[in-house]
Amino acid sequence: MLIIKRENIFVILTMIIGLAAAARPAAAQVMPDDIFDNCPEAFGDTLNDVPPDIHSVEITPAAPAPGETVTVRAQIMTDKWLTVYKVENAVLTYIAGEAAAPVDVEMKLAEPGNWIWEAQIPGQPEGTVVKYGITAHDGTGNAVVQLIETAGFEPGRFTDVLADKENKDIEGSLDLLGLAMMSDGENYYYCEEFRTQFKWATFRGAAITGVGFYPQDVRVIPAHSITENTNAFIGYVPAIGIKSIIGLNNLKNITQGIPVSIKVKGNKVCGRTKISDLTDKPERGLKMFAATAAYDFNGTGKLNLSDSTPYAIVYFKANKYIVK
Ligand SMILES: [Ca+2]
Ligand SMILES: [Ca+2]
Repeated sequence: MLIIKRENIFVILTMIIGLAAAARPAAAQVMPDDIFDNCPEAFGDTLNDVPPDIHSVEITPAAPAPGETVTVRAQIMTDKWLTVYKVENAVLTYIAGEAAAPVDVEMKLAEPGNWIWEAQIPGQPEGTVVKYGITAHDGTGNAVVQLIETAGFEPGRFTDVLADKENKDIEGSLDLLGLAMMSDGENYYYCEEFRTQFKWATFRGAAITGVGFYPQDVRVIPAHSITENTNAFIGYVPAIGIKSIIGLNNLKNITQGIPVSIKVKGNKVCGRTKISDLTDKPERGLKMFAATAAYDFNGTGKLNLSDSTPYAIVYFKANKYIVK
C-alpha cells in the first residue's frame, strides 16, 4: 500500500525550512518526533495519495466526417491494489474550433466492469479542429486531468482540478480551497485558492506554500525511498524571498533553485513554470498537489503543517481530431 505521503511532504518542507534557517539567523530548527501527532485534519486529507489515471482514450468513428456525432470512450480507473477509492465522476471537455469556448459534458460509466466512461461530441463542420480532454475524480477527491493546451496565458481557461475543504481550525491564509491549472504545452500555470488572502507571516510563523510534484512515475514504482529522494516543490516562502523550484540537489544554495513566477492575487497564489523544469517526460503525466505550512523561525523554531489538497495526475496535453 502506498499511503501516508505526508512523510514525503514533511521531507520537502524540511528542505524549505533548512533554507529558511540558512538564509537568516534564527532559532535552531527543532523537528519534533510528534509533528504528525496533532496534524490538522486539513493536512490529513492526503492519507490516500494514489490518484486515478486515464489508461486509454479512443473515438468512434476514428475519422469523423462533417456532421457526424463522435463518441469518446476512455478507460479511467484507480489501482485497486494501491487505493480503496474508485472513480466517481468524469467530465469530457471539448473545444470545437479555434475561437470556440470549452464545453463540459458529463461522462457515463458505460462498462462498469472495465471502467469505460463514455460521452458524445456533436457533429461539426468540415475542417473543424476538435480538442478534447478529460477530468476525473475518485471518492477522496484525487483527480486525473488532461489539460487542453491554450495559446499562452488565458486567464479564463484554468481548469479546477483539486478541491479542498474549508478548515476553520487553521488560519484562513493557510487554508487551501483548491488548485486550478492550465497548460499551453510549454508552460504550466496554477492558482492555489485560499479562504483568505495568503500572507507572508501568520501567527504561527512564516507562511509556506508550494505545489509538490513527483518526477518519478510512482504509479509504476510506488516506493517511498525513491519518491522521497526525487520530490520537488514549486515553493513560495515570501518571508525569505523563495519563489523557486526546490529539490534535493540544490538545497545548499538557495540561488540554485529554478526561479518561478509567482503572484498573490486576491485570495489566490498563482504561478507559472516551464513544464520542462518539472519533468522531462510530460507525456506520462505528473503527480501534483498543493500544501501549506508555517515556520516559526524567530520563536520556537517549530514547523506547523497546515493544509494539503488531494493529489492529481496531470497531463499537459489533451487529444484532438480534425473533421474531414
Ligand atoms: Ca486539506
Ligand atoms: Ca482546506
